[in-house]
Amino acid sequence: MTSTPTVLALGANLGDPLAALRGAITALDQQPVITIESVSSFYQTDPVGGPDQPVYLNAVVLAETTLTAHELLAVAHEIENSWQRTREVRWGARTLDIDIITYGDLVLLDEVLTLPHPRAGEREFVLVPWLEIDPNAVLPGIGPVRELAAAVATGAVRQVAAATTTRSHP
Ligand code: A4P
Ligand code: MG
Repeated sequence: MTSTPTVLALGANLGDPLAALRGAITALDQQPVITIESVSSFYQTDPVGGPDQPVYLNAVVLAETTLTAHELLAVAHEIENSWQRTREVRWGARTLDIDIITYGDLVLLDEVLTLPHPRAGEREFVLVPWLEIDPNAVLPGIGPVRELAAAVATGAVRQVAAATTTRSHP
């Protein structure tokens, strides 16, 4: 079956963000249809947009999947829901957010999914962890992550925990 490389961004700033990010990585890794290739360090990041809210913990995961992009989004939502994710305010605080940043080179815009993620190229909390684990990454249709990260560098993201080595299905 065809496998597609994908980049996922994890974020949390309510409850226990460290447990949520670790739990999300474990839950993704337990899916037989998802193979985690690498996990960035965890970063403490200043909130971008939305109401006044706590600092975030963010990380990026590189994976391969045999799921379609829409199936992958459904899995991401299931995992978010298992962390009691609620949606009251746009860009508000959350127990766990899993965004699909890229799915191969797919460019897509429909009522549930936009690929690449429309704001990834401006977000230091996505670009810096991504660059850490893939220095040659390119945001499809936008440009090299290295250049995008340099353009938005403000120091609003701080590495707080070294990368955990996550190995997929033995
Ligand atoms: N959706 C469309 N495309 C995608 C995609 N590529 N990946 C839809 C994931 N979801 C996608 O998402 C709203 C809807 O977007 C979903 O139903 C899905 O069908 P959501 O998870 O309910 O809400 P959200 O994450 O708040 O929406 P959005 O617009 O993706 O938010 P952003 O732009 O990701 O901003 N500051 C820091 N420091 N760290 C953060 O992680 N996150 C946000 C959220 C704001 N500020 C932040 C952080
Ligand atoms: Mg989201």
